[in-house]
Amino acid sequence: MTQVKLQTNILQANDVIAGKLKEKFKENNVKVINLISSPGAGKTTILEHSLPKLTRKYNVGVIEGDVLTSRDADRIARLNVPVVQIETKGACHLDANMVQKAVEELDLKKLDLVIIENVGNLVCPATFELAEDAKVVILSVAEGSDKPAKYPTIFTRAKACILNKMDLLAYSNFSLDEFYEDIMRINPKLKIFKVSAITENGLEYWLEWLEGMMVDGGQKN
Ligand SMILES: Nc1nc2c(ncn2[C@@H]2O[C@H](COP(=O)(O)OP(=O)(O)OP(=O)(O)O)[C@@H](O)[C@H]2O)c(=O)[nH]1
Ligand SMILES: [Mg+2]
Repeated sequence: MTQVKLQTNILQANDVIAGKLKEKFKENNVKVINLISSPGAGKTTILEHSLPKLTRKYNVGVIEGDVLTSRDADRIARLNVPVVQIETKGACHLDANMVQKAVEELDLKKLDLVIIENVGNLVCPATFELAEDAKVVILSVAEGSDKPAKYPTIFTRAKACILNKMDLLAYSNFSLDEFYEDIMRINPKLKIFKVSAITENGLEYWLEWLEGMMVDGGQKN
């Protein structure tokens, strides 16, 4: 019982910080995306292939969340995109406080979009608001088509889902029928993009959706 109350308090405290952060993003006309997936589904690879296209039109900053190492931030920095690494030192998700500190390292006045790559985990990141305009869940076909049914919270709260590693579909037992049936039951409004980050097949539909999100955000030069 005490544990449940503590968890509620933690989430309430997080929401207060997220609320302030949201105002800050709004004042600066910055849109925010929170990328969530299990480890290795392809969050950083999707960013590596999306950022060169996005930065032709928008000023983008990235916040990288990892338990340890700055490997993902190093991969993003190679694209000459401003990036801040958060090392959670064991925590299984980012919280609004961590993001608030990371945002201090970014010049929001010059940015149109901030993409946050959350710590690889399908469970905890689903419940911590990071002042994002949208959560985007990434699932790779290698993980199995039962994941939406087993981890429904993130599939309920996300606005879009990237089904990644479609190039491996033929080598997996992933059932598109089961996946779509479960999504229709859990969150019929969820936008689904079938993508192979490596071959860039289908990437344009996800980028189009992202651009749609940016429409009322404008762009800074
Ligand atoms: N075949 C194939 N491999 C992919 C694809 N996308 C990513 N990968 C591979 O999957 C592995 C994990 O990709 P990452 O982008 O590092 O995954 P991540 O979700 O950022 O991982 P964490 O940050 O550790 O949670 C890498 O070896 C990628 O090359 C894809 O579309 N097809
Ligand atoms: Mg990564």
